[in-house]
Amino acid sequence: MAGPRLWFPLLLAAAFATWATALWPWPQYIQTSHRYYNLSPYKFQFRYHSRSAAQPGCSVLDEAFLRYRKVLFGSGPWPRPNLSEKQEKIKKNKLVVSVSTAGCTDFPTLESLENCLETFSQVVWRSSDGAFFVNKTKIEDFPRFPHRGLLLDTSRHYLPLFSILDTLDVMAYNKFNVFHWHIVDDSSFPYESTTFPELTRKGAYNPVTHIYTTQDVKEVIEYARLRGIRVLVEFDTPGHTLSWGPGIPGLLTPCYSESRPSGTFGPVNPSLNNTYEFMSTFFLEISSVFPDFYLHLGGDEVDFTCWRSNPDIQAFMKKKGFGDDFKQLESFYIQTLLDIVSAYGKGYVVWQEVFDNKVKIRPDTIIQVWQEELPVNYMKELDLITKAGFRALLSAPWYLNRITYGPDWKDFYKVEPLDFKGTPEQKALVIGGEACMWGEYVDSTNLVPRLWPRAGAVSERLWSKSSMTDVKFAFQRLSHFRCELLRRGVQAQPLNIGYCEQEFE
Ligand code: CP6
Repeated sequence: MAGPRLWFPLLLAAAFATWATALWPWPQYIQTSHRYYNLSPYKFQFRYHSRSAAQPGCSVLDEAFLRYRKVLFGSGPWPRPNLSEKQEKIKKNKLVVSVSTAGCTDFPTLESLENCLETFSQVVWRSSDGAFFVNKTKIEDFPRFPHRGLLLDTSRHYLPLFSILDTLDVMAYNKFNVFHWHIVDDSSFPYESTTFPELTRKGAYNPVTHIYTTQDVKEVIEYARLRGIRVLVEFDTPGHTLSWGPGIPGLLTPCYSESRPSGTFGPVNPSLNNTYEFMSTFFLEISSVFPDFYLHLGGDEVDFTCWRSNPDIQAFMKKKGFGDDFKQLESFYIQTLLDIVSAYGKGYVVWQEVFDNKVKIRPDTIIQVWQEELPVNYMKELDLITKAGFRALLSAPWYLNRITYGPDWKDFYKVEPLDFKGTPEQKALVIGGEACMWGEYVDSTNLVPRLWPRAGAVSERLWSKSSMTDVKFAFQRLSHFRCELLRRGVQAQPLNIGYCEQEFE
């Protein structure tokens, strides 16, 4: 199969754009002019170019055309421009789309190309009498980094399906292309497994209302696909697994206190064959439910206290010759898991500890950097990871769940992911990053304003040229973009004092 290239190099060589004030993220190349055209919502059409590799019937584009008609014009009736204006203005009532490779039914991949309809929607503007215009504009666009992710945590708080789908819409507006679904964790297990239904029966907050069924998961994946977004699911082990315990007795390590089980549990028990048998069966299901080549296998924050307290683990350590080095035990577990998952033909992403603890990993492993300072500063960590030849993702400076008084988006915006000492070959291994919304203090009531427009700072950093460092210019555009989000029905929070023209409509 000749690598299914989704979508097209952004080349809007035709006619558009305004003062481009709400353009977010900023394109690689843009040339605007004062000349502008009137668009009639009654007549406007998206069309396929006769020589386009995709033609009508291409689901990704057909559906994008429908969505963007709504985004652009909403629903009528619209004011008819007056006659004098009609005579004056040249009309442009078609956007002709041409793609070089089709990929209409494929899932997006790390190598997929991007869609230009969002950019088009951001350059159309409205006059005070409600008519639609677009300036003559040339835009060539493509992302700086291929992996531009957003992490949602659906374990600390359950997020209803609509929250996830709505987030995917706004991700597409921001040109994010990876939904990192941190689906389970210590607090709850909302993923309904067909092979192990006890996991949700005993581990979800509510096994009827607070779960994601196979159907829900399919819906998320398809909704994301149509928007050019990959779903990177994370099943974090061996730590962060308390919610797995009730559904799979014997999976977790019993912690001991004074030579007796204390009744509490620690990470997954790495000393038992049953553990690996379970993981094999479980990840076989996961590998088929989630179509993306990559799975996120976690591996972060493994607490050794419980392992240390358990006599069976101590005996296992002795047998394996690990001495008192629990990192070796952790490595043993992760390596076995990685072998299981690679045998299913999947690639994997892991948190940085897996690299820090010197686990033997496949050369195509992607390492996600989440710690700001320890064991080293995150820039140094990027240097170490890429020096070892691995690909890296940056998250450490981009915690949307952390809030402070003031314009903290500027701190997100100012980060330069390649600002570490290293060769060009090393820098080429940084494939992007992710904004993270950990869920301890977030549920569907406050998710949207906490995400938007702050996550936009990360999306532009990962999309636009590294020379985009003018925070004032960013502020202007992001403020406009936030107003545009309100117009599109997204409850995005304000960046500072001010107002939107279309507020509260
Ligand atoms: N949950 C899991 C978390 C965090 C991590 N893993 C985390 C904690 C604090 C910060 C950032 C992330 N809540 N499972 C670490 C990757 Cl500041």
